[in-house]
Amino acid sequence: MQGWRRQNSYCYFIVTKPKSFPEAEADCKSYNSYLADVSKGVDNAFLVSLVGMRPEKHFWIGLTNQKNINRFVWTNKDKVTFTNWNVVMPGIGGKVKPTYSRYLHHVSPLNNLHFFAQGHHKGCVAMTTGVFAGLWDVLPCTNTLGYICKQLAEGAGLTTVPPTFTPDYCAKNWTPLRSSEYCIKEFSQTKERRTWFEARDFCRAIGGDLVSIHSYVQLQQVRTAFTSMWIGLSAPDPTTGFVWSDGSPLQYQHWLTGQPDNRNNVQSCVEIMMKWHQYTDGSWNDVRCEKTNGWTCQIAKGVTPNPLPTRVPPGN
Ligand SMILES: [Ca+2]
Repeated sequence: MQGWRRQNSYCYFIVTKPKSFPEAEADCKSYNSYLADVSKGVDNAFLVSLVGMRPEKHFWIGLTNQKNINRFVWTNKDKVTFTNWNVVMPGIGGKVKPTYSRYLHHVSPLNNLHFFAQGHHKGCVAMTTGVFAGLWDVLPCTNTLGYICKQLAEGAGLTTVPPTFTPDYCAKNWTPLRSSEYCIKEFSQTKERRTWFEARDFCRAIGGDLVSIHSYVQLQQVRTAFTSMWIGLSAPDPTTGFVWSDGSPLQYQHWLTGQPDNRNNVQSCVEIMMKWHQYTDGSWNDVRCEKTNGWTCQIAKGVTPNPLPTRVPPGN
């Protein structure tokens, strides 16, 4: 079809006439398509090749947390397998205090747009263009932007992936993490405390990583007797947003009210605050990575953990 650009089994169509997210969604439907989902990095790069040089600052893609603030879903119901959040996201916007300088260079070119005030908000996701092309921002769904429609290419069948065998086995003292391929174990019983990087390196040394959390059910399984504990979320790159250390997508979040705030511009690692803490029920807060906490590791089911490292490997 004219105007559609094909990549592998899918075709994409760029609409530059600005529409709100629900209007854009309806418009894509009228072309027998849907607002584009992005399932992996190469697809994100392809979209950048389509819109990255355009004068508009943003284009809607089909991701939103309108129904549940803590969970981003694709409008086509596909599973979230990839995310590429901008530094101010998810849920933080342009009206930040001047002290949050790591956000400001992203925010200043966007003065024509209504951005969310600081905090964790419901909204719809748009891809940036220009210098930071390809990063994802959460904007009010009523903003009017261009958008990207997507459909299965003519003659392309959906490839069925054969089911992979996942051994449902956890080593002794490890617990299966529900709806995941992982077993988890808390490592704070000894009252040992580590920085975020030391905790991550500990988990990697035994063959796993710091735990990543993708649902409230999983969050409820990650519990500790202590007030705060490291999870695998951090913002290691000052130009992009929070990422899980195991590389999994950030589509679920459970921030404490007003967080993440990157207070004093030094908070890049995320701790979980426990139930009987005065503030919260398993909510998340960004803090200094050099703080020391307990932590929880994950390891793939069927993998036998390496012997516990007695010292943190050098390098971080
Ligand atoms: Ca904070």
